[in-house]
Amino acid sequence: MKINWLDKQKRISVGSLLLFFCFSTTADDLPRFEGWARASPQGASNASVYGKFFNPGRSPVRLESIEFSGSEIASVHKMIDKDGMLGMRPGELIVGAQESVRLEPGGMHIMLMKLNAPLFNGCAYSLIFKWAGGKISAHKFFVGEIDQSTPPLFSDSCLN
Ligand SMILES: [Cu+2]
Repeated sequence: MKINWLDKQKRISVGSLLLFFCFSTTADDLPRFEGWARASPQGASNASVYGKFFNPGRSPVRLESIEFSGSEIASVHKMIDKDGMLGMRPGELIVGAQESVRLEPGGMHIMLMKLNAPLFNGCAYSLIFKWAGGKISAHKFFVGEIDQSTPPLFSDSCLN
């Protein structure tokens, strides 16, 4: 009698577990990011990460914060033109449903400030994005040459 009751309980919890997975976010819904950066010139304390976000979900996502273990600060920057002077400023990043947002040299970028160590050519680094509403996505970005102007090809020649 007792065993039957346990079995029933088990079935119920498996059922609710399945329901939970069906209605919660699946990995397929998480925003994607293909990122890259330039190798740090000597003495550089900041770096920019470029790339492309894609939101495969059915509603827009807004980036709340970025975690990068290799710098003190990581945030989205937008370029601004103030009286002919080009500058940059923290900005908001929203990726519409099924849409892409590009980060490019001279445009929006992820600013890494106060690097702990230079970014090395050929290395891959991890970034974590926290999205409004609680989604968290983890990504890698790849580092190319100091003067890289397009995404580098993946290489595993990391000296790190
Ligand atoms: Cu910046």
